Order: sequence, then structure tokens, then C-alpha cells
Amino acid sequence: MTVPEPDPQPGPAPSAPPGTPEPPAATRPAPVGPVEGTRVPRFAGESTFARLPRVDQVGDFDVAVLGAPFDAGTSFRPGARFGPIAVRTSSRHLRPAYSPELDVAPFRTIQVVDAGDAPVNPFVLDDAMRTVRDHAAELITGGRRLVTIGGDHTVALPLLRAVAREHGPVALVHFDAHLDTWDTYFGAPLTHGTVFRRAFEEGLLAADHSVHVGIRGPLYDAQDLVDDARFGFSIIRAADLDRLTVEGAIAQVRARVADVPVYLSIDIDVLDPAFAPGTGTPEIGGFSSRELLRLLRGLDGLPIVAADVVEVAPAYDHAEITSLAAATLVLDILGLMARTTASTRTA
Ligand SMILES: [Mn+2]
Repeated sequence: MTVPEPDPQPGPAPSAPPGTPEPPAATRPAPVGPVEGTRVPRFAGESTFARLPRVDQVGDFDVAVLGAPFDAGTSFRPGARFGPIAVRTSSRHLRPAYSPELDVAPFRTIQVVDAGDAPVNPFVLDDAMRTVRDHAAELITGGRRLVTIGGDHTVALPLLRAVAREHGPVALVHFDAHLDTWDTYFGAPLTHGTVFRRAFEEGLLAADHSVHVGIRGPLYDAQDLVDDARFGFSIIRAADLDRLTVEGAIAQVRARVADVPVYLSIDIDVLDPAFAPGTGTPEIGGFSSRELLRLLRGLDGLPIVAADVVEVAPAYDHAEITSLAAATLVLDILGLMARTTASTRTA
């Protein structure tokens, strides 16, 4: 196979690399892609994710990227409200034209837009949750898909509310150091550590199709694991990867999900702090970024209807290690969506 140029030359779009799926519909215009890195240097130009067009600059879209700059649900280090800005900044570095690993040119295959940030109330949690849910609900109508950049993990609950209303209960594929299925913390039912118990209680998750991947670290109580199993989760602990191998873990996740619509939630603290220091509740013994990318790419073909990458807290980051990891994960999620979008758009 010929190796494509990292950045395409300006002018008419070159023919798609081998293996690129057909565009979603012959009648739809060619996607408006990112600013060309060969024409405008990557450190200049638009401040959108991967320098993609804004949602108001195109007629229609397949996938939207949304920022959810909220961190009032954080239990330890605050600061994830600055995650969307940092991840967008680091996304400038990515060459978005073609992914050899996924054999896809996402932004020539589907129309991806940056929908900006949901203007969340930083003081009133219920109001912030409504804002995130309503923004997500509007963006995902008609089978359109959504990738949200957090924000702390609390934002996953309103996102799941919007997604379940559109698709019914979903299979949650949850990469995280922590279960996030506590009941309450200091009496508060809605925090970044309790969201998936609330999601279970609200019937947003398909029974026995959800899985946590990357769990590790000590707990307040062994009962946490008993409760979690009752909510229908299975667990692949971080240390299990040594025994299972990445391929074995992928096979378990795929078997767990079956053919149920997937909500993919990636807490950046699933990575070892060596690979993601800029986060609110770091735990040692996590995945390397190479392992996480392989695990993520192993989800190819699954019906991922929406995703989030959360808990990037730039104040604790160094040299954009964490935000570059998050930006790369978002780009790969968009690549996965590009490979399956043609079969799922309904309008
Ligand atoms: Mn989390």
C-alpha cells in the first residue's frame, strides 16, 4: 500500500486512500474538512477541534464535537473546566488527513463539526446538567453522533440521558481507573464518582452489556464492587491486561457489548499518571497511551452512537502530555465513527 502524504496538497481533494468507505449519500456535498496544514501552519488559524469547521459553517453534519467545561462535580483536584480549551489547543498538532491504523480519512468520509461549548452554569449543578443534556439532544437528532470533551465525569450523566432518549438504553464501555458507581459523596447524589449508579437507576444502560476497563486502586469499601456487579457491569481491571493481553481484553469487551448501541466514556485517568498527569484523581498502575489506543481501535465496527473524553485538568499537566493524549483519542473516536457512519445515519 502506498503511504499517503501526511498533509495533503491544497486544491481538489485527492482520491481517498484504499479502504475508505463510500460517503454517506451520493447526493450530499463533500465534507468541509479542517484547515489545510500545508496552507496554514498548524499553530495558526481556527481554534476549533482539529481546526474543523464550526457547526454554523456547514449545512449538515454527521458528527459533532462538543465541549462541556464543567468541574463542580470533582472530588479532589478541580480544573477540568479548562479541558475543552486544552484539548482543542493540542488537537492542532494532529495531522487529521489519514489514519494508517484505522485505514480511514475521517474528515473526507463524514462531515465533522465543532459545536463549541455548552454554556454550563458553574454554580448550579442541576442547571448545568440540563444545559449539557439539551445541547447534546439537539445535536444527536436523526442519528447524528456526538463526541464530548469534558469537563469532569459528571457530564456523562446528562449525555447518557440525551443518548438514551434517542437510542434507548445503551451499552456503556467505560475506560477509567475508578468505577464511578458510588451512591453519594458528602451527601451529594451527583458527583463525578456517582454518575453511573445514577445512570443505572434511571434505566439508561442496557442490562448486562456494560463494562469498566482499566479499574485499579484502593476503595473505601469492598461493598463498592458488590454494588457495581448488581448494576450489571463487568470489570476488566488494569492488571488483568497482563494476563488477558490487549487482544483478549478487546474480545471480552466486544462479547459484552454484542450488538447494542454503545456509549463510549473515556476518563483520561485510565492512563497511568506517567501518560496523563493532568487529571483530577490520578492512580498509578494504569495503561500506557499505546495500550489505550490499541484497546480503542479494537472497538472498530461497534455501533458507537456517542462518546466522551473527560477529566483533563490542564493545570496539573506538563508539556500538553495529557491534552495531546485526549485529543488523539478524540481523533481516533472520530475515525471509528467515520468507518461506521454510513450505515447508521437516518436523516
Ligand atoms: Mn471517572
